[in-house]
Amino acid sequence: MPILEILNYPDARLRTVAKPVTQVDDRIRQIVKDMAETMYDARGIGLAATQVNIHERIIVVDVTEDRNGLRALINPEVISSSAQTKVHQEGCLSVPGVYDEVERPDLVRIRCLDENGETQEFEADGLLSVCIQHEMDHLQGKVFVDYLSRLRQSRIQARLQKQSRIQAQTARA
Ligand code: GNR
Ligand code: NI
Repeated sequence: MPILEILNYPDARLRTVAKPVTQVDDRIRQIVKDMAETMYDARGIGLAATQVNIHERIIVVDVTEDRNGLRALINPEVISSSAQTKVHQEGCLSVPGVYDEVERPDLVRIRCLDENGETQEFEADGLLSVCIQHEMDHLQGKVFVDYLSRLRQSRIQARLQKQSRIQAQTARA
């Protein structure tokens, strides 16, 4: 099964707002499989469809050490979140090498469909809460660096644009 290409910030396609999935069928299950494979290959704890240029509301997460806790969230919604917030160091497969602190609600209650089209509702805390909120931002065209200062954002953009120029050059040589 193919490993999908992950878009890199500041690619404009990361700004696309994903559409809801209307039916959880074999096509969606195949996307989930390919996204899971891509996430594990990249050693991420989550992946949003937006990052692989698929603009439908699908995310995969696995925050377990053993990499055996795969979860697919289709059409995820936050139905409540705690007033209590927490600051966590975040990274993103679309922003390689950049880590910074983001403040988000500590707990979130999520409703979504699973890969069988069944409705699931659960409370997330800790790393799972951070990860799901980070992935849901991607589905809205938002990247974690949007929360950082303008100066930090422009430095990150400059660094990643330089990196991709070097990569393109190396590929041609
Ligand atoms: O692999 C990832 N690690 C991570 C660490 C802290 C907060 C969020 C994340 S998500 C990230 C994978 C990713 O980019 N998902 O969109
Ligand atoms: Ni990300």
